[in-house]
Amino acid sequence: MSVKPVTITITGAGGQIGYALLFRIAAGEMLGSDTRVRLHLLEIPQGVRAAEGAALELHDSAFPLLAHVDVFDDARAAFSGSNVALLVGARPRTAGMERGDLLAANGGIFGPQGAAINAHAADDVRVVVVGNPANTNALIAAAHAPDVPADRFTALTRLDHNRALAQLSAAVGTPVGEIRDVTIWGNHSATQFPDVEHATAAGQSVPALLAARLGGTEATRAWLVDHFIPRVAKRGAEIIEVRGSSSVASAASATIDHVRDWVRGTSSGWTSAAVVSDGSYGVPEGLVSSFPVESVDGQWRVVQGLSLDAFARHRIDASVAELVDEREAVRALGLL
Ligand code: NAX
Repeated sequence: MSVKPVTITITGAGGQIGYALLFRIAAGEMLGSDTRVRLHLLEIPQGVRAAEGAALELHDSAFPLLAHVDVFDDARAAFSGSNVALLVGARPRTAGMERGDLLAANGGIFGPQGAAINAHAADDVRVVVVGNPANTNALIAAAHAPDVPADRFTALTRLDHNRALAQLSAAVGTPVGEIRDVTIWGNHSATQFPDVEHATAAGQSVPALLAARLGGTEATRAWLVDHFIPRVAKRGAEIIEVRGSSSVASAASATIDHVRDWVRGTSSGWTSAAVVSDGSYGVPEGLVSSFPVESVDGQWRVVQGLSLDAFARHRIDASVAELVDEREAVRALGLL
């Protein structure tokens, strides 16, 4: 059992994903059953009561690993001593809001939060941005934290990754736990590229299995373009349509997967995370883009040397172009 609890800051803790996250973290599912946790819940004033209610329920759950829960409406206090920061709270897009308005509203959240992390978080802080537009929000937060190494800022594409695993599992008839080496490239948006080229199912090539099932490589490409890629990329909209509300438990689960693998390491192939690009695969340096990643010694490393055909290149370039546009837009707004 760890002596000193790990401090985890959760922003938007009074919201839906926050509610789905808190109890799993306190139960030890994120950092393990040997690690005590201290939770810092950050909300805006209107959300504080909901976070306080969640804190009461956390107490009532009597989690042995839960050392402490505090609720804050001040980012500096909430990030004080933070080892893991889950930036979930964001400004949603509302009717009539232009993209620039959305980026500006979120810049007003993620800039100050990045600065508070810079000034008050622990030296080993790890940040994952869930609130949308997640990649660019992470870019803004990182830009306001010049003393924190850029590789500590990430954005969540693990939900997209998990969605891709689930779709492939159903398509090739292999249990989801035996699907490996799928990649989400680019932005957590409809332009993302879920890539199965190097994926395996129980050790067999997924493209080969799909070709055998669908009747050849051309039929496979058509299935990928017409069904698989849009289904994964637009799954969030499908969930809203069916459930009447956006993805919550699956988003919380993916956040837990992301942090668990980051801290404890990946063991069976790679996963996907949006990390600050070092220029790998031609993605401009500094953009927060999703890549195939492995976690080694507590750090994400981009898997190198994967071959990309013209189709993959085109898809990655399109999503990266969107990230470049978002970066230009936030630069123009003075947010970087
Ligand atoms: P909710 O609206 O239920 O909760 C958001 C909470 O954030 C609210 O309680 C609000 O008061 C709080 N908040 C707003 N501004 C804040 C600030 N400056 N500091 C602290 N708290 C603040 O939304 P929820 O369903 O929990 O979704 C949260 C975010 O996750 C949204 O931006 C959503 O778009 C995003 N998602 C990202 C996903 C991903 O894969 N990256 C998938 C799921 C989800 O769509």
